[in-house]
Amino acid sequence: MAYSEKIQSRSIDPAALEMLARAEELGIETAWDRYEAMLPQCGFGELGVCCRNCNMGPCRISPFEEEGPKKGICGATADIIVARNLLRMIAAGAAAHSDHGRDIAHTLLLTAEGKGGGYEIKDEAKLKALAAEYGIETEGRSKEEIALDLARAVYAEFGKQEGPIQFTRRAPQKRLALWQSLGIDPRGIDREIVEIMHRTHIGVDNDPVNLILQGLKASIADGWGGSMIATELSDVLFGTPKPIKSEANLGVLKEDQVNIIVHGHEPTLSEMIVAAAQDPEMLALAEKYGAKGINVAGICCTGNEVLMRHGIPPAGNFLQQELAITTGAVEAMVVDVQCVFPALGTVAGCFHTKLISTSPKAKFPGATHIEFHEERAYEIAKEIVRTAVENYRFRKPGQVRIPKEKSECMVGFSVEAIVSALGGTLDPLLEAVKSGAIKGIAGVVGCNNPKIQHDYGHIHMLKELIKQDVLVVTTGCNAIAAAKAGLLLPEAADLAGEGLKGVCKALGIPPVLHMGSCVDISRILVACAAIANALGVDISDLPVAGAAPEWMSEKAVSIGAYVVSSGIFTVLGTVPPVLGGPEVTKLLTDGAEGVVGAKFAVEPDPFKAAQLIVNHIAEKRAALGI
Ligand code: BF8
Ligand code: SF4
Repeated sequence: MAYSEKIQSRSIDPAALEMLARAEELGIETAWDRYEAMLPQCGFGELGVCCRNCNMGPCRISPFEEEGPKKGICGATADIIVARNLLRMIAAGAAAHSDHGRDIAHTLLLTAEGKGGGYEIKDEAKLKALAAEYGIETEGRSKEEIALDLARAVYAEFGKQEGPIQFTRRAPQKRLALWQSLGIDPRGIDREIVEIMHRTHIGVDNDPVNLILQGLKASIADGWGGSMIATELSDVLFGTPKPIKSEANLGVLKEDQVNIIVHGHEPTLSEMIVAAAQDPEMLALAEKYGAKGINVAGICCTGNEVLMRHGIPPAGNFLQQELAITTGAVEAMVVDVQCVFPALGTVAGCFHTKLISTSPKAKFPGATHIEFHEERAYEIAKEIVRTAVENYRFRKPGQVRIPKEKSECMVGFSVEAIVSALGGTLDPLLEAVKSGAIKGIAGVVGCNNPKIQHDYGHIHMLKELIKQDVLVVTTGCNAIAAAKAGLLLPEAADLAGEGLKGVCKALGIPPVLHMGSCVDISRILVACAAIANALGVDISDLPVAGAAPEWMSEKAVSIGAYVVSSGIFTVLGTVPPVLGGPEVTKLLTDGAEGVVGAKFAVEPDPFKAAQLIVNHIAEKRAALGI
């Protein structure tokens, strides 16, 4: 199908293009339209040089040589303002991930107390392994007793006033020593985030370097704290992912079934929706209304959570949330927290679709609020599913357009699953890296952003990396892009270089390994620590790199900060709002190397960005003598 140039320029995904054309036909506004209406975007904002931290302002620093103010009213320079703004982005991102982790800890606590409305402990082995890390007795105790102590211990990590948090001890010794020498081995997660808010208040920390160090510290509390807690405790409650097959893209929606989309981040809700959609009572109700079944699909990271544990198909990534509703085939879009457009209610209003908000923390215009509480989880999930099923009769068949596109995918490569695919140890992977069959490993992650053609940055970077024998691990919206493009299949190894292809074929694994949602980037950290320990080096010595080709969220800023703090070179595909601060920019893209052993690069072209990664990997290999 030929689309207008405007539509073509928005996405490389045929299903997205079909729905973008449909949205235009129906006069439905999407994020792309709003982006175009926003142009040109504020130059001060792009450079990061506007400050609203006090009411003497707002202040903005002129980027031009001669004209305009060079200091805020308090005297803050561009670098001070840029650093403070960046820190506040890190604080928000770390808070989002960590609050998600806290909610999972809360659910584990309720489950251990017998108050979890339908949850159970699915991975007892992981529960015991985590208990051992925390020094909790496991001998002769029930899993609930152990879980109670573990949940309390983990809960305490958030407000811990002094001393380090437990999971940071998983970092290699050299990394830990470096963090300690820099004063960035974080204390309690909440404490580090609060300290950012304090230090960025007017008249507190006005040294860009000192500020950035606190940003790194809080980000480590996210990656090796809040996010890692979310991942580990989700595995305990819902099971550690194992390879499983599914399908991805808008074509997973079904014309003759009730379609429920779960969108957002926390698996506590989506797990229960998946269970309630299989309840015989709900299935009978669906039949009564003439539907052939109940089809649950995902968007964004909660989609990744149920994809890797249950094979629930993702309908799309971040920029497809409005497009999914535009199919006219969605009975309910059920949302919790993070990355949910406030525009969804308007799109849903054009169809019969019910937008259902569930978190007391997140209400949306045009949404029906059915508040989710873990104590009555299954009951509430059934109520939500019932609402969707009862809405099926209001679907207007003439309005339904479901694109055909969907691709098969193989997902669920937790560290445990990777080790098991390797035959029980990391050795075969290390051997493949040493022999050069695999040149290195790249974590390619993150969002969509209308500043970049939808999925263009993701897919081209992935293809380019595997072609050059770089094994890729992926999470978040990149993972969904990869799934849609067929890159998460063992057969995709045919697109890889000879070395990587051979390894993938021998092991029956895809060249791009799906490791989960964005909090699951913590799995990548754990894998890097294990590889570094096996080689007796620091993470910064490894032939590894990170990339976020289409990032947009504050969570991504925190992720970038903790990945670099962990010693991993990271390439960003969209420009962070720091260029107005020359000192800060130089620190992040150059000086950081001498401090934490890694730095950022910014490269919007995915081919050039992949080359930066390949070059970096070659340098690290040379330094290791392999
Ligand atoms: O946490 S990749 S758009 S969905 S922020 Fe959001 Fe970005 Fe997607 Fe998941 Ni991550
Ligand atoms: Fe302006 Fe300083 Fe107030 Fe920021 S903190 S708004 S730079 S006076």
